[in-house]
Amino acid sequence: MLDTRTETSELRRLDELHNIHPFCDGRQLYERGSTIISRGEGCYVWDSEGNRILDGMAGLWCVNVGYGRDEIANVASKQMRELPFYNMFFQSTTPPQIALAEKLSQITPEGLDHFFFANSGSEANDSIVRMVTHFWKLSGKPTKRNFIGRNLGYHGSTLAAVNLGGMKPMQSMGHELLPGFHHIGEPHWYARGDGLSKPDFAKKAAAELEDKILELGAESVAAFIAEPIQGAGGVIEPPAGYWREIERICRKHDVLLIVDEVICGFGRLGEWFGSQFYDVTPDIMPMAKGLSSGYLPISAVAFNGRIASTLKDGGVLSHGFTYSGHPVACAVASENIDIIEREGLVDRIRDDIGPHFRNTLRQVTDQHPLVGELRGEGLIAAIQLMQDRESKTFFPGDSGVAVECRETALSNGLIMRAVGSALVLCPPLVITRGEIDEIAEKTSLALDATAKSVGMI
Ligand code: PXG
Repeated sequence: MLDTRTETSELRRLDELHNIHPFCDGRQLYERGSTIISRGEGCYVWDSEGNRILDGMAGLWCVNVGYGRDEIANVASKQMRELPFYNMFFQSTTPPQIALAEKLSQITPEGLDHFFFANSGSEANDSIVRMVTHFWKLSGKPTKRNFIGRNLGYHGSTLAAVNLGGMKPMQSMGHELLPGFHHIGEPHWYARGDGLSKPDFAKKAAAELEDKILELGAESVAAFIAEPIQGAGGVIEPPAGYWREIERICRKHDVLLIVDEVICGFGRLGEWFGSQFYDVTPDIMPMAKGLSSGYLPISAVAFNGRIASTLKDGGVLSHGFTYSGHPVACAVASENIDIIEREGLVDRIRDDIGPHFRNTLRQVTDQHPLVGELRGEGLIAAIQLMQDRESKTFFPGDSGVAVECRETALSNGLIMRAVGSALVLCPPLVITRGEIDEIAEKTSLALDATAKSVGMI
């Protein structure tokens, strides 16, 4: 049995011996040695060597209420003693599961009051593919089987989720891509605007959806899926007007609108959900991550009444997971939502912390020779590094510049995420103004060091 006193080198040796890491180049990892995180409190984590690190990524876009919440640990412990597991299959369920569904119905957008439970964002989206095609079949439109997603969209790592998403490396792992999955461009004005004004680009980017629907034939299109702001794709926020147009196009062609709230949900943008931030009404809303702040794995899919009643009246739903609606995970998620409510975290992001985060980062990045664009809303941001910001020249894909900057930040005690040649931040919602200033200071140091290393200053 290992404990926290076990030497880091021994942990690394065993890690190398036994682990296959997700999204990781194994050789690079073992040259560098894995970062072993052993404790967390508030917005900080400690590595196995005792270094205190400000977690600018909230774990992996998920620890919204911060680390070390006794309230959540106590709820989990109580529920484990009372009933550690019972299932939702056939005709049973548990009180914490029902309580969570009821709680979610209070905070999700109007009309999204029916929930299916799973254990991860990927499972939620995989479930959506199966449940949506089932819905159309039950509705007498079995030809509606095509799904449309976006380039650089991220919807998870299971086979269907990889097909919904638009991440090329994930789609190049040797297996066939599934038939019936299509993609349109991402609404990234800075990278794809091509001289258009933001409103004109918003229309053009949304029109790609209508073109794709018409190309496939509306009678064959089941649904369109998109994140309010594309997270893993590099925090791509759509220009104003985009979402309104997308919603109009989906309604016009009776294409279901799936808004993937796995990252934007639970307060990240200063509203409970990204859909509310963009004033769009989804038909289906997958959520995970911030649903439990990562304390236990759980995801849910919200459906509107039209879909839910068809599914409920449609005979046996032959789909589900052993741990769908796991009682301990549900109890933890309810407590997590209670904390967000009790501490007013959503309003805090909208009125105070979100604006402070953006203004502070703006001061650090505005004039920086390495930075071309600062993106984001609420408590999510990306800093786009550019080879030449004047001529708008991006770094080549394999430049490694963002990874270098991220590593410098880490050695100064800040966790950021590198996506392509951008740096991403997504800290816990409980972050203080002082901690945001610390992020800015450490980001500034890392940007300067990287600019020096590439010979820019
Ligand atoms: N939808 C969205 C919008 C996500 O960001 C998923 C679905 C899948 O969730 P699970 O729980 O199956 O991982 C995600 C997950 C990254 C990174 O590289 C992003 C995610 C997961 C892992 C890494 O930034 N997002």
